[in-house]
Amino acid sequence: MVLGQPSMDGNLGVLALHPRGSGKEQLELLWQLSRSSSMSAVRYALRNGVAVLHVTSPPVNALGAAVRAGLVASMERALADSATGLVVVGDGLTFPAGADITEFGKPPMEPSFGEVMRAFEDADIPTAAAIHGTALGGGFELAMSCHYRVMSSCARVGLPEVHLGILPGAGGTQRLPRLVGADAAAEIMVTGRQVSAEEALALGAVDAVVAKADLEAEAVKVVEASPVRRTKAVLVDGFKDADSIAKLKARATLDAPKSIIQCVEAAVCNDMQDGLAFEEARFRELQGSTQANALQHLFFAERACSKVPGVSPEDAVDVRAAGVVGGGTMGRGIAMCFVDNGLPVTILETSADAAAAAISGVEETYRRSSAFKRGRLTEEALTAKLNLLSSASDVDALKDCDLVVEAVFEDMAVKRSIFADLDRVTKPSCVLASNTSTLSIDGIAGAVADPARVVGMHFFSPANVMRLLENVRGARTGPAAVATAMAMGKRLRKTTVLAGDDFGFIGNRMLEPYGRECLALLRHANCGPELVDAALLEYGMAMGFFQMSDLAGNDIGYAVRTSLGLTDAASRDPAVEYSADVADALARAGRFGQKVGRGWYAYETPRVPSSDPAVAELIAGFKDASLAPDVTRGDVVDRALLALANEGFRVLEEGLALRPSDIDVVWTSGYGFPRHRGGPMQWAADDVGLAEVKATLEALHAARPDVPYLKPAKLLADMADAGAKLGDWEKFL
Ligand code: 3H9
Repeated sequence: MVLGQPSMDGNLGVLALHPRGSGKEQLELLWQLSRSSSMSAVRYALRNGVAVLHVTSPPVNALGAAVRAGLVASMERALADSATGLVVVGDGLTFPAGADITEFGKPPMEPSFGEVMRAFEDADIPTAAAIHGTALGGGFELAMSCHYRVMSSCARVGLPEVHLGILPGAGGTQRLPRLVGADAAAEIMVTGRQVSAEEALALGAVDAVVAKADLEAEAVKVVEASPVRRTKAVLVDGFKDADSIAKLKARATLDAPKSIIQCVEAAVCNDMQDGLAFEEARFRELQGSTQANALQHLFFAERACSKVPGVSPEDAVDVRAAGVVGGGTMGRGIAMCFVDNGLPVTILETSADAAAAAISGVEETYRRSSAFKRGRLTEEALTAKLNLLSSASDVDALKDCDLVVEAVFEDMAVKRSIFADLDRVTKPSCVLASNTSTLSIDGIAGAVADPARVVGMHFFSPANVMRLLENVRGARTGPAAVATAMAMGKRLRKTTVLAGDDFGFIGNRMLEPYGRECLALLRHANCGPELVDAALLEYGMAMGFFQMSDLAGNDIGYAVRTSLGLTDAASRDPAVEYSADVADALARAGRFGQKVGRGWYAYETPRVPSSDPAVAELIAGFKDASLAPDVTRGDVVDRALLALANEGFRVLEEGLALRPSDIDVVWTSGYGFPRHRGGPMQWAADDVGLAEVKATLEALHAARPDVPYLKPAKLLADMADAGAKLGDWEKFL
């Protein structure tokens, strides 16, 4: 017989059936409900006296209310059937990958996680989890509540709740220390990392590792041959490695990891019941907190960003061979992305020597990598990668490519001539992409007979390391080119966002007012790059603005400003404030940044910034005595980051981003915006509040009416006035 819950309206059934606790009548009702249901979240079968439960809740068998109800009811059914043991398995790709995150923030639905875990741990028959895929969060907690765990050799387990700003709240903080010891448990939960089958076995988190094909049968054998064994009965020793725990505590700066360590300490000192109560109290504090909201917002944002309304993934070209035009730093990094994911790639350069240099440059980068030095990248694997790489100096070599990414310097004429050549030699189905970060995709596409196959693929430097890929759709880019660029992002394991075709796309467009405001702050008597950067670092940015400029190269921004006619005072609009004059002076002084050992900071030790009196002297010439002499760190955050968020609303108004959460993804994955703040849009809307954002910007703009980027964007102002939520933004366009 099949037992379980109808997955959709079954939620209502579960609420009705589990008002408080469960009784025989409720169980009977549940069985009837499941019998009449065409969809079941947990399938029950009795095989030779052993109850086998299959969790069936695609895509990842998350433990939503229907699954939890199905598990509890199936356990009761197994006991009623006098089963001799019980095995729980995940259908499809994985064992349950955790709680259903879409239920977070909704009224709690019964049965609770505690009830499910108790049912499995307290059962008087042996229970086993048969783990394949990824048993994460509540899924791994369910496995730990079982008496035994059998794992397929390629499966992974983990408690990644920390990445969602919460902690394992279904007993994980109490059961994992009992299985693997306090030290390993704290490390696994604070990092949220996934643990391989081999390591899980060595740590004692699982009892056996078997081939996937034998998983269910082996788990059945275990419950047939073993007695009841409860994790809660194990006593936890204290931490053993004081140094490691001190390091772990030092890196636990956010609320969730701090609470996780406290919970492990509670597991050491308390019996299971008290430990669970402690865990529940900490869980309640975290869930719904600003940090948890921000991180959970990003979880969904990072999955939504790859979806483009009106474009089907099926439109994507099947890319079997790729080309990269240009073997400089970007071209090499992009080629490495391809070979790292098993795709053959040809690098095109202007001469055979330059082409050979690109290939040896790639090889050198691999050999210098920590993966190679530590043996994670073996000589054999490196050879396999290099075998996927070829070079050429004749564009005809790209004729069989399905995708070509151009990565030469930012010059429209040069790019157009390359695209005209590509148009001549490549197949009509080949997608032609430009890695430009500033030039118009439409402008480049004008050089190609069919502009529909031209798209932007803006990789961030170093391309093989940075997670973000900002694809750009020009006015004439076709669905196949968009779908191919988005699919390639997924294949390259990048976080991929689609932007519209305007100067700077999403990320660099927003960088502009953010940077301008950081520069404007330098006019105040007490403010130098150190104060601005310290404030931004304290806020959580991975790097201060001035540190970032030194890394990127101060000559680059100067060249862009020159191309826009801004570095010449005579050609600037006198009615608009220009705060980059100090940056222009810095660049003219040859202080290009880290690459020359001096920029906004001095770099006596490579990559380590130190204050430089020469910079203070240079800035002194740009101070404005009419301004307040002392800005605070709070002022820096308000001014720089509200200018940033305000520009985000303009980006939305102009249709350059598909959704606010895409902007947050761009800034958290490409520009070091702190994940626990969710991105500039989430921070502005959820943390600060749109009304306050608008009021602060209005005050800043009133004081400096010649700064257009401080004027609240219309979309922001309208939403703030209406008291709207960020998710309602489309109604205000
Ligand atoms: C928890 O367990 C709390 C407990 O301690 C209990 C406390 C009381 N819920 O990532 P993908 C969706 S917290 C709902 O692209 P992949 C996802 O949105 C949870 N939905 O696939 C996407 O939907 P769509 C702890 C979920 O193969 C689709 O599944 N667990 C959940 O690259 C495919 O996802 C975690 O944090 C979920 N839990 O990776 C694990 N998970 O197609 C989170 C996924 O509509 N999940 N979805 O966009 C993951 O890490 C990855 O999804 C996984 C698969 C590795 C499982």
